[in-house]
Amino acid sequence: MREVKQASSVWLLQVFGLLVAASAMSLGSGHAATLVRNGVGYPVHAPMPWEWWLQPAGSPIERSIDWLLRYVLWIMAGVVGLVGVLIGIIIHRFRASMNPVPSATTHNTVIEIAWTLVPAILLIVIFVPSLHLIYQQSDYSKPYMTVRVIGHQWYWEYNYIDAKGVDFTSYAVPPDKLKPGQIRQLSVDHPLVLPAGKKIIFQITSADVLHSFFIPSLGVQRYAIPGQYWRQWTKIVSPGVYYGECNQICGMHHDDMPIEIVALPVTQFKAWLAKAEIDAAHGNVPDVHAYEMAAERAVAHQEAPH
Ligand SMILES: [Cu+2]
Repeated sequence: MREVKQASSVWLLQVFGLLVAASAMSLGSGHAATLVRNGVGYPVHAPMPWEWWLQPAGSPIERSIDWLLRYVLWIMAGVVGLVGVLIGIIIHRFRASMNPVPSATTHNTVIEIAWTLVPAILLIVIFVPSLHLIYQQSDYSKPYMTVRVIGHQWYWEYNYIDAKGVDFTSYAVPPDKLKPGQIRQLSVDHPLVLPAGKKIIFQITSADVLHSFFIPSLGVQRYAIPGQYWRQWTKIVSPGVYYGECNQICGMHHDDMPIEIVALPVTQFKAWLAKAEIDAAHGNVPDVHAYEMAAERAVAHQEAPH
Protein backbone atom coordinates (compact mmCIF):
# COMPACT_ATOMS: atom_id res chain seq x y z
CA MET A 1 0.00 0.00 0.00
CA ARG A 2 2.82 2.41 0.93
CA GLU A 3 4.57 1.68 -2.41
CA VAL A 4 1.43 2.55 -4.37
CA LYS A 5 1.17 5.80 -2.45
CA GLN A 6 4.78 6.76 -3.23
CA ALA A 7 4.47 5.84 -6.89
CA SER A 8 1.37 8.00 -7.35
CA SER A 9 2.90 10.99 -5.59
CA VAL A 10 6.02 10.76 -7.78
CA TRP A 11 3.79 10.62 -10.86
CA LEU A 12 1.85 13.64 -9.60
CA LEU A 13 5.05 15.61 -9.10
CA GLN A 14 6.19 14.71 -12.62
CA VAL A 15 2.93 15.91 -14.18
CA PHE A 16 3.08 19.13 -12.19
CA GLY A 17 6.74 19.64 -13.18
CA LEU A 18 5.83 19.19 -16.85
CA LEU A 19 3.06 21.78 -16.54
CA VAL A 20 5.42 24.27 -14.90
CA ALA A 21 8.06 23.70 -17.60
CA ALA A 22 5.48 24.08 -20.39
CA SER A 23 4.15 27.30 -18.91
CA ALA A 24 7.66 28.71 -18.52
CA MET A 25 8.33 27.95 -22.20
CA SER A 26 5.05 29.52 -23.24
CA LEU A 27 5.69 32.67 -21.21
CA GLY A 28 9.16 33.03 -22.65
CA SER A 29 8.13 32.65 -26.28
CA GLY A 30 7.55 35.81 -28.29
CA HIS A 31 5.60 36.32 -31.49
CA ALA A 32 7.52 35.46 -34.62
CA ALA A 33 4.50 35.83 -36.92
CA THR A 34 5.31 37.31 -40.31
CA LEU A 35 2.81 39.94 -41.32
CA VAL A 36 1.16 40.24 -44.71
CA ARG A 37 1.97 43.44 -46.60
CA ASN A 38 -0.52 45.62 -48.44
CA GLY A 39 -0.28 47.27 -51.88
CA VAL A 40 2.29 49.87 -50.78
CA GLY A 41 4.36 47.36 -48.80
CA TYR A 42 2.95 48.27 -45.40
CA PRO A 43 2.61 45.54 -42.72
CA VAL A 44 -1.04 44.57 -42.22
CA HIS A 45 -2.38 43.75 -38.76
CA ALA A 46 -5.62 41.94 -39.58
CA PRO A 47 -7.20 38.60 -38.72
CA MET A 48 -5.67 35.67 -40.62
CA PRO A 49 -7.46 32.54 -41.89
CA TRP A 50 -7.38 29.76 -39.26
CA GLU A 51 -5.86 32.06 -36.68
CA TRP A 52 -6.46 30.57 -33.23
CA TRP A 53 -4.49 32.87 -30.96
CA LEU A 54 -4.53 36.66 -30.50
CA GLN A 55 -3.23 38.86 -33.31
CA PRO A 56 0.44 39.83 -32.82
CA ALA A 57 0.63 42.67 -30.30
CA GLY A 58 1.10 46.13 -31.81
CA SER A 59 1.13 48.17 -28.59
CA PRO A 60 2.67 47.88 -25.10
CA ILE A 61 -0.81 47.38 -23.57
CA GLU A 62 -1.62 44.51 -25.94
CA ARG A 63 1.73 42.92 -25.08
CA SER A 64 0.81 43.06 -21.40
CA ILE A 65 -2.68 41.67 -22.10
CA ASP A 66 -1.16 38.84 -24.13
CA TRP A 67 1.31 38.06 -21.33
CA LEU A 68 -1.37 38.09 -18.62
CA LEU A 69 -3.63 35.83 -20.69
CA ARG A 70 -0.88 33.21 -21.08
CA TYR A 71 0.09 33.53 -17.43
CA VAL A 72 -3.46 33.00 -16.12
CA LEU A 73 -4.13 30.29 -18.70
CA TRP A 74 -1.16 28.24 -17.52
CA ILE A 75 -2.06 28.66 -13.86
CA MET A 76 -5.54 27.48 -14.81
CA ALA A 77 -4.12 24.52 -16.78
CA GLY A 78 -2.03 23.60 -13.71
CA VAL A 79 -5.07 23.72 -11.42
CA VAL A 80 -7.27 21.74 -13.82
CA GLY A 81 -4.46 19.22 -14.39
CA LEU A 82 -3.76 18.78 -10.67
CA VAL A 83 -7.45 18.40 -9.76
CA GLY A 84 -7.94 15.96 -12.65
CA VAL A 85 -5.00 13.82 -11.51
CA LEU A 86 -6.26 13.86 -7.90
CA ILE A 87 -9.75 12.79 -9.00
CA GLY A 88 -8.17 9.98 -11.05
CA ILE A 89 -6.18 8.76 -8.04
CA ILE A 90 -9.26 8.91 -5.80
CA ILE A 91 -11.40 6.98 -8.30
CA HIS A 92 -8.70 4.32 -8.59
CA ARG A 93 -7.47 3.94 -5.01
CA PHE A 94 -10.64 4.47 -3.05
CA ARG A 95 -13.05 2.41 -5.12
CA ALA A 96 -15.46 0.13 -3.21
CA SER A 97 -13.92 -3.15 -4.38
CA MET A 98 -10.50 -2.11 -3.00
CA ASN A 99 -11.92 -0.92 0.32
CA PRO A 100 -14.31 -3.54 1.73
CA VAL A 101 -14.13 -1.79 5.12
CA PRO A 102 -14.77 1.97 4.51
CA SER A 103 -12.37 4.44 6.10
CA ALA A 104 -13.73 6.42 9.05
CA THR A 105 -11.34 9.39 8.50
CA THR A 106 -13.09 12.77 8.70
CA HIS A 107 -10.27 15.33 9.11
CA ASN A 108 -6.73 15.95 7.97
CA THR A 109 -5.43 19.26 9.28
CA VAL A 110 -2.42 19.41 6.95
CA ILE A 111 -4.54 18.89 3.81
CA GLU A 112 -7.18 21.36 5.00
CA ILE A 113 -4.58 24.09 5.57
CA ALA A 114 -2.97 23.33 2.20
CA TRP A 115 -6.20 23.52 0.21
CA THR A 116 -6.99 26.85 1.83
CA LEU A 117 -3.54 28.37 1.46
CA VAL A 118 -2.65 27.23 -2.07
CA PRO A 119 -5.75 28.79 -3.78
CA ALA A 120 -5.27 31.97 -1.70
CA ILE A 121 -1.64 32.21 -2.89
CA LEU A 122 -2.74 31.56 -6.48
CA LEU A 123 -5.29 34.40 -6.23
CA ILE A 124 -2.56 36.78 -5.03
CA VAL A 125 -0.24 35.60 -7.79
CA ILE A 126 -2.98 36.44 -10.37
CA PHE A 127 -4.13 39.63 -8.63
CA VAL A 128 -0.74 41.40 -8.58
CA PRO A 129 -0.04 41.41 -12.37
CA SER A 130 -3.76 42.09 -13.09
CA LEU A 131 -3.67 45.21 -10.92
CA HIS A 132 -0.42 46.25 -12.57
CA LEU A 133 -2.10 46.02 -16.00
CA ILE A 134 -5.09 48.07 -14.80
CA TYR A 135 -2.69 50.79 -13.64
CA GLN A 136 -0.80 50.64 -16.93
CA GLN A 137 -4.09 51.04 -18.86
CA SER A 138 -5.12 53.97 -16.66
CA ASP A 139 -1.98 56.03 -17.25
CA TYR A 140 -3.16 58.96 -19.37
CA SER A 141 -0.15 61.16 -18.59
CA LYS A 142 1.85 62.98 -21.28
CA PRO A 143 -0.10 62.14 -24.45
CA TYR A 144 1.26 63.23 -27.83
CA MET A 145 -2.24 63.83 -29.18
CA THR A 146 -5.93 63.16 -28.64
CA VAL A 147 -8.42 61.92 -31.22
CA ARG A 148 -12.15 62.11 -30.62
CA VAL A 149 -13.85 58.98 -31.94
CA ILE A 150 -17.59 59.20 -32.53
CA GLY A 151 -19.71 56.15 -33.36
CA HIS A 152 -22.65 56.63 -35.71
CA GLN A 153 -25.19 54.23 -37.21
CA TRP A 154 -23.22 52.99 -39.20
CA TYR A 155 -19.86 54.64 -39.60
CA TRP A 156 -17.10 56.17 -37.50
CA GLU A 157 -16.19 59.84 -37.24
CA TYR A 158 -12.65 60.92 -36.35
CA ASN A 159 -12.04 64.39 -34.98
CA TYR A 160 -8.40 65.45 -34.54
CA ILE A 161 -9.16 67.94 -31.79
CA ASP A 162 -5.63 69.39 -31.76
CA ALA A 163 -5.70 70.07 -35.51
CA LYS A 164 -7.98 72.80 -36.87
CA GLY A 165 -11.03 71.44 -38.67
CA VAL A 166 -9.70 67.94 -39.28
CA ASP A 167 -12.87 65.94 -38.70
CA PHE A 168 -13.97 63.29 -41.16
CA THR A 169 -16.13 60.21 -41.46
CA SER A 170 -14.96 56.68 -42.19
CA TYR A 171 -17.20 54.22 -44.04
CA ALA A 172 -16.58 50.58 -44.95
CA VAL A 173 -15.71 50.01 -48.61
CA PRO A 174 -18.69 48.14 -50.15
CA PRO A 175 -17.72 44.60 -51.28
CA ASP A 176 -18.26 45.45 -54.99
CA LYS A 177 -15.98 48.51 -54.76
CA LEU A 178 -12.95 46.81 -53.20
CA LYS A 179 -9.59 47.54 -54.81
CA PRO A 180 -6.74 44.99 -54.90
CA GLY A 181 -5.14 44.68 -51.46
CA GLN A 182 -8.24 45.89 -49.62
CA ILE A 183 -9.97 43.59 -47.15
CA ARG A 184 -13.69 42.87 -47.30
CA GLN A 185 -15.59 44.34 -44.32
CA LEU A 186 -12.34 45.80 -42.88
CA SER A 187 -11.06 48.39 -45.38
CA VAL A 188 -12.58 51.87 -45.18
CA ASP A 189 -12.79 54.94 -47.45
CA HIS A 190 -10.92 57.26 -45.01
CA PRO A 191 -8.69 55.51 -42.47
CA LEU A 192 -7.71 57.00 -39.14
CA VAL A 193 -4.12 58.18 -39.70
CA LEU A 194 -1.93 58.22 -36.59
CA PRO A 195 1.76 58.60 -35.69
CA ALA A 196 3.70 55.46 -34.73
CA GLY A 197 5.70 55.42 -31.50
CA LYS A 198 3.65 58.17 -29.82
CA LYS A 199 1.10 58.02 -27.04
CA ILE A 200 -2.38 58.65 -28.39
CA ILE A 201 -5.54 59.11 -26.37
CA PHE A 202 -8.86 58.16 -27.90
CA GLN A 203 -11.84 60.07 -26.55
CA ILE A 204 -14.70 57.78 -27.43
CA THR A 205 -18.39 58.64 -27.67
CA SER A 206 -21.49 57.96 -29.75
CA ALA A 207 -24.01 60.11 -31.58
CA ASP A 208 -26.87 57.61 -31.42
CA VAL A 209 -26.73 54.10 -29.89
CA LEU A 210 -24.08 52.01 -28.13
CA HIS A 211 -21.08 51.17 -30.31
CA SER A 212 -17.68 49.82 -29.34
CA PHE A 213 -14.27 50.94 -30.58
CA PHE A 214 -12.23 47.76 -30.80
CA ILE A 215 -8.76 47.27 -32.30
CA PRO A 216 -7.53 43.87 -31.06
CA SER A 217 -3.86 44.20 -32.04
CA LEU A 218 -3.59 47.54 -30.19
CA GLY A 219 -5.34 46.39 -27.01
CA VAL A 220 -8.07 49.00 -27.48
CA GLN A 221 -11.69 48.27 -26.64
CA ARG A 222 -14.13 50.82 -25.25
CA TYR A 223 -17.86 51.30 -25.43
CA ALA A 224 -18.99 54.38 -27.35
CA ILE A 225 -21.83 55.73 -25.22
CA PRO A 226 -24.08 58.68 -26.16
CA GLY A 227 -23.52 61.63 -23.83
CA GLN A 228 -20.28 60.27 -22.35
CA TYR A 229 -16.61 60.36 -23.23
CA TRP A 230 -14.64 57.25 -22.41
CA ARG A 231 -10.91 57.34 -22.81
CA GLN A 232 -8.36 54.78 -23.80
CA TRP A 233 -4.74 55.26 -24.78
CA THR A 234 -2.45 53.37 -27.09
CA LYS A 235 1.03 53.63 -28.50
CA ILE A 236 1.44 51.95 -31.87
CA VAL A 237 4.89 50.41 -31.76
CA SER A 238 5.63 50.30 -35.50
CA PRO A 239 4.20 51.78 -38.72
CA GLY A 240 1.57 49.67 -40.43
CA VAL A 241 -2.15 49.19 -41.00
CA TYR A 242 -4.23 48.04 -38.04
CA TYR A 243 -7.77 46.77 -38.36
CA GLY A 244 -10.64 46.60 -35.91
CA GLU A 245 -14.39 46.85 -35.86
CA CYS A 246 -17.38 47.99 -33.88
CA ASN A 247 -18.01 45.06 -31.56
CA GLN A 248 -21.19 46.17 -29.86
CA ILE A 249 -24.31 45.09 -31.77
CA CYS A 250 -25.56 48.51 -32.88
CA GLY A 251 -28.28 47.73 -35.39
CA MET A 252 -28.86 46.48 -38.90
CA HIS A 253 -25.49 47.53 -40.38
CA HIS A 254 -23.36 46.83 -37.31
CA ASP A 255 -20.98 44.85 -39.55
CA ASP A 256 -20.48 47.88 -41.82
CA MET A 257 -18.42 49.93 -39.38
CA PRO A 258 -14.88 48.55 -39.39
CA ILE A 259 -11.88 50.53 -38.15
CA GLU A 260 -8.77 51.01 -40.26
CA ILE A 261 -5.79 52.74 -38.69
CA VAL A 262 -2.74 53.74 -40.71
CA ALA A 263 0.25 54.36 -38.46
CA LEU A 264 2.88 56.51 -40.17
CA PRO A 265 6.36 57.48 -38.97
CA VAL A 266 6.08 60.80 -37.10
CA THR A 267 7.56 63.00 -39.86
CA GLN A 268 5.18 61.56 -42.48
CA PHE A 269 2.30 61.89 -40.06
CA LYS A 270 3.07 65.56 -39.43
CA ALA A 271 3.16 66.21 -43.19
CA TRP A 272 -0.15 64.34 -43.62
CA LEU A 273 -1.80 66.34 -40.82
CA ALA A 274 -0.57 69.68 -42.19
CA LYS A 275 -2.06 68.75 -45.58
CA ALA A 276 -5.30 67.60 -43.90
CA GLU A 277 -5.57 70.99 -42.16
CA ILE A 278 -5.24 72.78 -45.51
CA ASP A 279 -7.86 70.44 -47.01
CA ALA A 280 -10.15 71.12 -44.07
CA ALA A 281 -9.77 74.89 -44.53
CA HIS A 282 -11.07 74.41 -48.09
CA GLY A 283 -13.97 72.28 -46.83
CA ASN A 284 -12.47 69.03 -48.13
CA VAL A 285 -11.83 65.74 -46.38
CA PRO A 286 -8.20 64.53 -46.38
CA ASP A 287 -7.12 63.06 -49.70
CA VAL A 288 -7.57 59.28 -49.68
CA HIS A 289 -4.23 58.64 -51.37
CA ALA A 290 -2.16 61.05 -49.30
CA TYR A 291 -1.61 58.48 -46.57
CA GLU A 292 -0.80 55.76 -49.11
CA MET A 293 1.91 57.95 -50.61
CA ALA A 294 3.22 58.70 -47.12
CA ALA A 295 3.24 54.96 -46.36
CA GLU A 296 5.10 54.28 -49.62
CA ARG A 297 7.73 56.85 -48.66
CA ALA A 298 8.02 55.28 -45.21
CA VAL A 299 8.59 51.81 -46.72
CA ALA A 300 11.19 53.20 -49.16
CA HIS A 301 12.91 54.95 -46.25
CA GLN A 302 12.85 51.78 -44.13
CA GLU A 303 14.32 49.62 -46.85
CA ALA A 304 17.04 52.06 -47.92
CA PRO A 305 20.51 50.77 -46.99
CA HIS A 306 22.05 52.63 -44.06
CU1 LIG B 1 -21.52 50.11 -34.04
